[in-house]
Amino acid sequence: MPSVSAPMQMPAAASMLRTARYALAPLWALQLLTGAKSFARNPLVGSRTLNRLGLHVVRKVLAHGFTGIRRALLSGLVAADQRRRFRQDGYLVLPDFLPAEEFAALQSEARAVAAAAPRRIQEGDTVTELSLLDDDALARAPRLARLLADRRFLGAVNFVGARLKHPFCQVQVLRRDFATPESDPQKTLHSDTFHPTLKGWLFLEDVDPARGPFEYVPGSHRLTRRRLGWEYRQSLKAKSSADPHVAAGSFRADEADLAAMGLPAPTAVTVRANTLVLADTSGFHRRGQAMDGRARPAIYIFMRTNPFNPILGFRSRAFRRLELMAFKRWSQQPRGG
Ligand SMILES: O=C(O)CCC(=O)C(=O)O
Ligand SMILES: [Fe+2]
Repeated sequence: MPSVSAPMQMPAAASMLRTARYALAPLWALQLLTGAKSFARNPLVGSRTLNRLGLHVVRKVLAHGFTGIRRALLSGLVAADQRRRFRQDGYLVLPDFLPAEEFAALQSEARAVAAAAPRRIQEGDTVTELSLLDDDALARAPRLARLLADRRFLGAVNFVGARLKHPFCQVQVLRRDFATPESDPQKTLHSDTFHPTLKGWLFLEDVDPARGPFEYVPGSHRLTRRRLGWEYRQSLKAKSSADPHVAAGSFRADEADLAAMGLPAPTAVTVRANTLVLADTSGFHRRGQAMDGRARPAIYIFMRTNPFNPILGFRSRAFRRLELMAFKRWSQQPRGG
C-alpha cells in the first residue's frame, strides 16, 4: 500500500538524517579548534546562537593571539625594518628579491613549467593557469628548486605565515577573459579567513595598474575593536548569506564597511618583476581589474595551518611531499559546480 507506507517512511528517513547529523557533532566541535571556517558546512561555526554568544569573535581573538605569539618567536627570520612594515601594513614588498641573473634563469624555467599543460580554472572573468611545483617539476627547474629552499625566502614566508613550514608553490598565470561578462569574486574586497594566513607572489613580470595588481587595505590584518564589532555582526548573518563565499567564511567588505572600521582605501601593489609580495590575507584585499589582455605571471605561494596550534612547526620536505600528494589527488577529482 504505497499511499500509506510512503508517508510513514518520510519521518523515518528524516529521523535517520537527524541521527546522522548528531553523530557528526563531535567532529564539528573538534573542528572549532582548527581553521574550519565555513558557516554553511559546520553547523556550530554557523550557529546564530553560538555566534550571538561570541563564538566567531572568540575564535578570531584566540587565532590572532596564538599567531601573534608564534610570529613574535619567529621574528628573527626577517630584518627589523621588514618586521615593522609588516606589523604596520599586513603585507611585505621585497623588490629585487633575487640577483638579476638568477631571476632571469628562474623566469625562463617558470615559463617552461607553465607551458607544460597546467591546470586551468576560471573564476568570473579571470582565467588562471596553475602548475604545481612538486618534486617532478623542480627536478627540471634547478633555479626554482633553489628559490624554494632559500633561507631568506623561507624566512620571510615563515615569518608572515607564522609557522616553520614549506609553503605550497605553483606557477600562476592570470589573464582577464574579456568574453566573460561575470565578475571574478576575487575582485571584491574580502578577507580569506577568520585567522591570519599567508598568500604571496614572486612576480615574474612588471605589474602595472592595467595588469590587475594585487590590492590590499593597509593595516586591515589588525584586530581592532571596530573590526571585532564588524566581525560579530557578519557572523550573525553569514550562514544565510546569498554570497557563497561569505557563507564559506570569507567575508566581503565594501567602502562603507572600511569607513566604519576606520580603515583606508586599498593600495594597488604595483611592482617590478622580481618583487616578492607576502600578505596576511585575513586582511582585506582583492585582485585588481586588468584592463588589457596581458597576463600576470608569478610564483604563487600559499601556506595555511591550524591557527590554534602553538607549535612553531618544522620545515619537513617529507611533510610537504605528503601535502602535495593529497592536493594532486584532490585536484584530479571531477567536481561539479
Ligand atoms: O590574485 C590576486 O591579486 C588576489 C587573489 C585573492 O584574493 C586570493 O587569492 O585570495
Ligand atoms: Fe583572497
